[in-house]
Parts: sequence; structure tokens; C-alpha cells
Amino acid sequence: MEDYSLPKDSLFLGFDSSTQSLKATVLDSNLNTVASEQLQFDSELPHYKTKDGVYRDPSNNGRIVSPTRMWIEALDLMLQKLSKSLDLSKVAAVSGSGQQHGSVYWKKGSAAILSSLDPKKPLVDQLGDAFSTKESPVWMDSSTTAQCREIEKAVGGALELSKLTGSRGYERFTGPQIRKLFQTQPGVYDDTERISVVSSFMASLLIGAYACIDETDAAGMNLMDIRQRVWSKIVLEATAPSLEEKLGKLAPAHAVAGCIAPYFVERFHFNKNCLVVQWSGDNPNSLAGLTLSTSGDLAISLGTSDTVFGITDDPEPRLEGHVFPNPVDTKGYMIMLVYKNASLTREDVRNHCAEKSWDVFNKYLQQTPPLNGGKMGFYYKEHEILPPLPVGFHRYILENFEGETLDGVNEVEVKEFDPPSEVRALVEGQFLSMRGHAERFGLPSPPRRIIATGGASANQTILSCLASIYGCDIYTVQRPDSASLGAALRAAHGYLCSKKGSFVPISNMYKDKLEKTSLSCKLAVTAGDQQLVSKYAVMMKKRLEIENRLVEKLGRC
Ligand code: ADP
Ligand code: XUL
Repeated sequence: MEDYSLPKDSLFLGFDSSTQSLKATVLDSNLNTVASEQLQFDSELPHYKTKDGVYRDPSNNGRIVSPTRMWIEALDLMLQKLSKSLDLSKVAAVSGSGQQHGSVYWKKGSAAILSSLDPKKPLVDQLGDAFSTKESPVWMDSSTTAQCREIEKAVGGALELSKLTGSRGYERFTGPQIRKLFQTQPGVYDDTERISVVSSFMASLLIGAYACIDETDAAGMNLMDIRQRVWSKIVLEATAPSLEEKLGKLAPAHAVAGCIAPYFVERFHFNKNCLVVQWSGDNPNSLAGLTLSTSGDLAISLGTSDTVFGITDDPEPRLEGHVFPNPVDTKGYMIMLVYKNASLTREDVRNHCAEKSWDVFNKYLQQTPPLNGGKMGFYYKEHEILPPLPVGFHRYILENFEGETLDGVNEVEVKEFDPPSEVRALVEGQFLSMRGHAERFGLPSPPRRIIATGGASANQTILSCLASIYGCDIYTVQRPDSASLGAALRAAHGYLCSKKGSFVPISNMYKDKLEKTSLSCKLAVTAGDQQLVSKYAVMMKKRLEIENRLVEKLGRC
């Protein structure tokens, strides 16, 4: 039997460069977590003056960016933190996760700076001026509707773009963002020698050269042919001139990007043979960290964004949702829905209605009845992705609603709810939307089980509400940050593939011993009452009806 064990005493490091923080998880050769760290951008790098890790344009035009330099400084600081408690020379491989879609624009001549970093100086002092624009558009940006429509039109429509790239034109996707930069700041575009996404940007820092964009994260750009996994010439042409040379080559997620740069060997004592495995997007990394391997399982990440995802071998791209390659299976795909009004909107309602306390928020959820006496809310603190609706809160009371039928049920729009009902309307509304849209996309319904992750998955009361609405058991992993865990696991996987000289199925690494590793899932909440699940199905139908009407009246697309 072939030996797939990892070298004894070796460590595998995974980062997660997300919207609000940089996190790290370190696994040993038995895939157990030996260290984890977190660095919050707003509080630990206050000189950038970000709020939730980003800058929102005050004119409310949907432009949302982050300072590129902040991500660089965070990497140096995080490695300082880790090196205090860990012998980094034992790290055999590093990989990472980046918030999807965000982009970085390297100025002409920067490759040379990147390849000759002085280990005595901080990274940010040397790379601070290496960018043609200092602010990176991030996934929360919604300022490129015109560019999305132009690209869709050039390839024969929204559905055609989706069939080709896995998604219709989405404002946050990198292709429309690049087109906007080319149209509005042509000088900046011309002065750019390389465009990275957040994941390939961070990998570039670690190898001291431009890293490829991995195929999984590339599917979040509206630029890659999803079946062939190559840049799509027709979409490149519709986006901006000479784009292919600025994007570089694509690589599979399990490939090695390079060895760690001398800067990190000298400054933090990494071994010079330490491999840097391709970084990928945060949702693909979560898929790996949650070891999602059967199409009956659904994963729900409750982080800065809420995402719902599952796996399939035969995806059918649609107008709604996204198809990405599976980062740990060379043939498979992941399908995903994304919500922008997620943790930050829950925090907003918590702050206004529940004394800024999750305990009070939870108390309100517990003291209000399921179905909320027919009170239903739509809360968009930011322009929403799914459905595409502008900022605004909409509240309805469903009169005569018992949960059996919609016959005789009228909805009446109201201005406000009492605080406990507001909290329940928000949480029920978010989960009903997920259930409704996931069913439409053909994701399993009901799923065999849901694996929950992300910051809010630490909240048992929120998870109970999820179980009542979906009617299935909810599992969680040991720590709510599956993206950095998945990245550490992918570091080990990439290391093994490299040593074996070809792709190895990831399950070979943990076969039979999954339960003994930090990847094991545990049951958090058991399935809710099935009668209630049916009542929620009736409420969900009504919700989708109202949502369609709101989109017709207010939608941007
Ligand atoms: P990211 O997607 O940026 O990696 P995280 O997964 O770390 O974000 O999630 C961060 C969010 O988790 C915070 O904005 C916070 O609202 C939420 N969160 C943390 N603890 C709780 C809790 N007990 N209940 C609900 N939400 C929580
Ligand atoms: C995915 C998306 C978000 C970000 C959050 O399409 O936009 O989930 O990846 O970091």
C-alpha cells in the first residue's frame, strides 16, 4: 500500500487574508492544529483607518476598496507573532486563502523589487510604492454594473457569460473591475505590468516573484473558460486590451508556486526548501477545510459574507450563483451562492436592537416563536448580491399566516418591528433566502447535513434557527475559521502531490483517521421538527414572491 504520510515533525502553515483580518492555522504531520493566530486590521493596524477592513466611498457609489499596503504589513506582523511560539524552520509547506475577487495592480518594474527584498527591512517599506494604484477593489464593491453589462453583451448575453466562465457578470468580479480601471484610469492600466488577485498577490510576496492565479480563484474573475480552465480569449478581448500578458499563467490549486523567498528564510528562519503551494480563494479553501466530499452535504459559511456551497461533477451555470473548480479535485466543481448582507448586517441589527450584545440578540431569538408570527424582513445595509437590490430595509406582516397555505394570506408593509421580532426577522430571512435560492440552483434539499463555519457559526442559537429552517443536522468544525484550516491542509496536499510527482486525491491523506484530526466535524444541533420545516417552506415561497417584486421595482440589473 502506498504511503501517504507526511514527514514526522513537519508543519504546514495556512493563512487566510480575509476582509477584516489575517488569520493563520498551523497543522502538524497528523493534521492536528498546533497553533492559530489572528490579526484584526481595524484594531491592530489602526493607521490605515479602515472600518471592517475597507474604505467605503462616501458618495455611496458602491466603490469599496482596501489599502494594498495593509495586507503586506499584516503578513510581516503575523509572521512575527508566529515566530515567537513556533520554529518556522519546521514548516514544510505554506499555502493560503484570500478574499475572492479583490485585485492588486503591480507597477511596471516591480518584479525586480519583489525578487530582491532586503530581510533587514519590513516588507511594506520596500513594496509600498510597487503598485500602479494604492487601493485594491474588494469583493464588497458594487460599482461596475455598466462594465458587467458591456462584457455580457460582447459575449452574447448574461447566460452565455455564465456558461463560459461559471458566472454572469458580477460587479465584484475581477474582470469588470479591470475594465472599469482601464476605462476610467487608462494611464494606471498602462503602467500595470501584472494583475494579481488577493490570493496570488500574497503568494507572490512569499515566493518573491509573480505567482500564477490558481484556476479555482480565477473562476471568480469572469475571465476563465470554466470547462477548459484557460483564459477565455473572447472575454479577455471584451474586458481590456493586452490583458493576458498582465494576468500571467493559470495553475491548478495543488501546484507549487515556488520555494519561499530568501527574505523569509533570513528574517523568520524558514527552511529554504519550504514550498509555497498556490493560494486560492477563501470559499474554495473552506470547502477543503470542511472536507466536503459528498454532493448531499451543504456548507454554509457565516462570515463577513454568507456563502452556501456544495460540490458536483456536472455543473450547470445559471443566471444566479457561481460555479468554481473544486480546489482539491482536478475534475470536480463547487457551486456557490453569496450574500453581502451577512455578519456586518447582523452586527448592525444587534447594535440597534439588542444592546450591542450577542447574548441579548440570542435571548431575543429564543423568546420569539418560529415563523415570527408572520413578520418577515429584508435587510440590505449594503447593496445586496443575491438578490441584486440596493440599500434599504423592507418589513412585512403576513396576515392570516398559519404556515399551512398562502391562500388568504396578505402581506402588509410596516415601518418597524419590536426589537425581538426584528432580530428574528433578520435571521429567519437570511436563512429562508439561502434555502430558497439553494433549492432553485439544484443544491441538495434537504441536505444530508449542513456543515457551518465562519465567525457566526460559533453562535449556537443562530445555528438552532438554521436547523429549524433546513430540517437537517448542523455540524461545525473545531474552529470557525475553515479557510485558514483548509489552506494549511492544502499546503500539506500540495506538498504530497509535489513529492509524489503527480496529483494525489486529498482523502488519501486523512483516510481512516479523519476523526482523529483537527478536520473532524462535530454535531452542533440536531434536525428541527419536520412540521415546522414544511411551514417554513410555505413562508419561503412567500418570501421569494415578495423578493421578485422588490427586484422588479428596485433592482439594479
Ligand atoms: P471573514 O469572512 O472576514 O473571515 P469571519 O469568518 O472571521 O470573517 O467572521 C467575522 C464575523 O463573525 C464578525 O463580523 C462577527 O459579526 C461574527 N461573529 C463573531 N462571533 C459571533 C457570535 N457569537 N454571534 C454571531 N456572530 C459572530
Ligand atoms: C465570494 C465572495 C465572498 C468573499 C469574501 O464570491 O464574494 O464570499 O470571498 O471574502
